[in-house]
Amino acid sequence: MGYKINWFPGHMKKTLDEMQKNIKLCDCLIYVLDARIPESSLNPKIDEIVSHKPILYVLNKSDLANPSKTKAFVQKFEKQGKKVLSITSSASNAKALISTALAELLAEKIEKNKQKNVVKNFKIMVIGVPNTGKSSIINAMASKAKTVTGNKAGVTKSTQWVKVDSNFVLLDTPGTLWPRFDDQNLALKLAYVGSIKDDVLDISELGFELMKYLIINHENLVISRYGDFDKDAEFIDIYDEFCRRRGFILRGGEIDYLRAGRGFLDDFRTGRIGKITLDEI
Ligand SMILES: Nc1nc2c(ncn2[C@@H]2O[C@H](COP(=O)(O)OP(=O)(O)OP(=O)(O)O)[C@@H](O)[C@H]2O)c(=O)[nH]1
Ligand SMILES: [Mg+2]
Repeated sequence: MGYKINWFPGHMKKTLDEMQKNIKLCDCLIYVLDARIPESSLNPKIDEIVSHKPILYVLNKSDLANPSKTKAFVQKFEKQGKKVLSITSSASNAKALISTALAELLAEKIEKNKQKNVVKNFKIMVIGVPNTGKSSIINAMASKAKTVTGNKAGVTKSTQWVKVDSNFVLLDTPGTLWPRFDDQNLALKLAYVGSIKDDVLDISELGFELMKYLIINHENLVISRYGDFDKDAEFIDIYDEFCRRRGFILRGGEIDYLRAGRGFLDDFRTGRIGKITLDEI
């Protein structure tokens, strides 16, 4: 990429401050990660705030990730002593899976309350980088649309408590990133999955970078979606050929790189190229 990716608007700083304030009220946290980037969607800023509370790590969007890699990441997290599960928030088992895991995570507190005859809602903060499905998970837990969700980064703009059932009150939080990406490769992965607002990205260039990555790492998936290509050709020539095949062409016959970028990114983000995990395991 010819420029540095960065996105840390004021509302994220504000959200991190609010998380710091609200953490004291919470019994535990649900840390929503994108299953395609389970490690790259861990926010170092969040870790500073939440390290002393019990955390349920949820690898969401597992329908878009490579299943065997998701399994391997779950095992890796478990080995690190983390409570973790993988889900697809829209699947019918999402609520049950999360509720069971939360009951296990909070077992001691639940037992103490029982002994003291206390009936109490557990307060849980739902955190993660933008667009991982935090609000969707809250809606799944509530079995109705109590929060606004959307297919782009930065949909939730402020924190909101949502009572999802008689056991849990969840705090929806806006997705947060961190002030500077030292590792631009990591920034690219966040951009590919849609955790960085498209408006701050050069979509033409991003689409090309994504396709270059896929040609190198997932040649077969690329071929089965876009057709075979000359392995000895330069990336830009392969890319141009794919653009032409897909009809990303302007009136004069030139390639429409903006539309191509959007198109290829959309193909990847919706899983049309395949179930691809970007983080290495
Ligand atoms: N394929 C797939 N899409 C999902 C899943 N969960 C959520 N989505 C979609 O991902 C997009 C983002 O979901 P949200 O719930 O708005 O994400 P969020 O983490 O609240 O995002 P911010 O509020 O911007 O931080 C929406 O278009 C959802 O429909 C999932 O498990 N699989
Ligand atoms: Mg949200």
